[in-house]
Amino acid sequence: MTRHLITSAIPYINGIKHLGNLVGSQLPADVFARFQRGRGHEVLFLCATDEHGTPAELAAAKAGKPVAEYCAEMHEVQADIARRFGLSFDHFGRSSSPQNHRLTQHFAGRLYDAGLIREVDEKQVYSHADARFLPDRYIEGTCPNCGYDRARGDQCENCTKQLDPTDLIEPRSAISGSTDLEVRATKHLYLRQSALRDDLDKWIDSKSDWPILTTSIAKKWLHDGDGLQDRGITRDLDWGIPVKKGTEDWPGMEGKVFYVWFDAPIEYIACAGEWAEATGGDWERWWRTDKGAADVRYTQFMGKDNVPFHTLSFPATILGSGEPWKMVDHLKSFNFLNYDGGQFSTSQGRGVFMDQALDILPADYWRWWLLSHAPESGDSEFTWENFQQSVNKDLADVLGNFVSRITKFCRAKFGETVPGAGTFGAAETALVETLRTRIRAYEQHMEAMELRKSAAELRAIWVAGNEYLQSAAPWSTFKTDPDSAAAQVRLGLNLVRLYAVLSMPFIPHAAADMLAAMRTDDTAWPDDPGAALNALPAGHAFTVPDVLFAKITDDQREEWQSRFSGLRT
Ligand code: B3M
Ligand code: ZN
Repeated sequence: MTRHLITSAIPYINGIKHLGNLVGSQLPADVFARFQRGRGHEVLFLCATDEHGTPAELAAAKAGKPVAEYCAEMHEVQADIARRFGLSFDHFGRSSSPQNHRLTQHFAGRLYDAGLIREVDEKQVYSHADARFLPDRYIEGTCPNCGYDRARGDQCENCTKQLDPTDLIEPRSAISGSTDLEVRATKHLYLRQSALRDDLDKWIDSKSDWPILTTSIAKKWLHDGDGLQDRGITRDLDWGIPVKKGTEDWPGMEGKVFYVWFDAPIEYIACAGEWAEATGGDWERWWRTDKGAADVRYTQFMGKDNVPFHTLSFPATILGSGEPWKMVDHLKSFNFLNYDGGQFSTSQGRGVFMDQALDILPADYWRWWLLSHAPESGDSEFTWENFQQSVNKDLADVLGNFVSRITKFCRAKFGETVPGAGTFGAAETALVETLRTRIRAYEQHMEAMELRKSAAELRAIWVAGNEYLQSAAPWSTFKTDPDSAAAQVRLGLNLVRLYAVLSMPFIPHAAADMLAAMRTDDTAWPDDPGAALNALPAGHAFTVPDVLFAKITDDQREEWQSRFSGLRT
């Protein structure tokens, strides 16, 4: 038995995530967690909301709410949607938790003591009207290059020139519009990532089994141009984790908070602390190599844009602390999912968002399409035609039809119990062999987190059952040889249970319905498919389930296509 620590990139708090976000982190992490649990391993699967930074402040301001209240509400909204999507987190935490405050401040103290944090004097714009320093993008003014009057402090959107706030003509606060601004000296902290370059380089080289997408991004940042840059880890914001050295105040850092990307990955650890508080579990057993975590296998899931933070910044924090924290073993990253000829976009409201998806169809329809089309080797695209096609073929025609046919036929001819007569012959032995080969391949793809290949193999396993049923044709056999028909039906009913167990990671709700219909909670993994096909004995009662998957009609497809062609407001 292995212990699997699994984390998904933690979604920003500012609004409901779209399907592109979902397929790039939380959903594949859930598949992997469910698979490892299904095989009998111990799993701790963690996710949380990422609650700090400018986006949270801006979203709260837009919603007209204090930011703490906004975050608490949005956390509940996201937690509820995650539950409805079947995301089986052991804990869904919050990066604003007391645990994360303490741990983030602890890491900063350790890094400072190790000489890995520099204090840098900077000049920054202070707004008297707003009583705060303004981040570059909170300052607007006229571009010195093209005269555009709404250029931002970091860049002019009109002519794309990179700017410093002090370059702007007639600068004003983007928050209040006030021009009562002053350039003040202020101090910020920088993490000396450059000092850790060799350690990071060695660590990444030791990960020979990482996907190219992951290592190439990490190596690019390590070696391109000037190499790894030191990173500012503090910000002048009200909302966030106050800058402290452990539990001590940090002179000169009053009123400042840590940069969101400094505290967000630390939440992976803090979240285990939140889980421990909620359940009485032992979080250090998962995170401290001196307290039992040395044999934990840790896997992270994320979109490719998050890779640099997970291969460089967060490892720099951990390595730099000099403490025995568990580090990631495998990092699975994803390309982007596009939406119907363009990009999904949270800021523009383009695409299908998780709540909208659940309003029109149950989670499993989405899970199946997203996972079987995951953007692994390159970006992939959601189209309504393709969605309709896969759902109708794979879920309704292949899996749903199989379950419905075998259970209804049995009910009609033998009643709602597993028939006992007859014995298995050559066709059944051949099917068991096919399944054995395919199940082993499925396991290998799942271990390797190859989602598309896993989904294709799972589908092939469903198809094998359909083909068997088609050629065994118990409905004809029954006329001449009812005992053989009984054996064929017994096998078919056992296949339903087997399919439920194998399909659980992809379509957990339908799988649960299948198990409920078979009136069993035997979810043992089919290490031996022959034995697994005898799990439901003769005389075992079952029920015919409701339709597992309804087909998507052309009318529905067209209606949704036009409903989701615009932008969400
Ligand atoms: N919240 C970005 C994102 O959701 C960021 C991930 C943090 S992982 C520690 O894509
Ligand atoms: Zn300009």
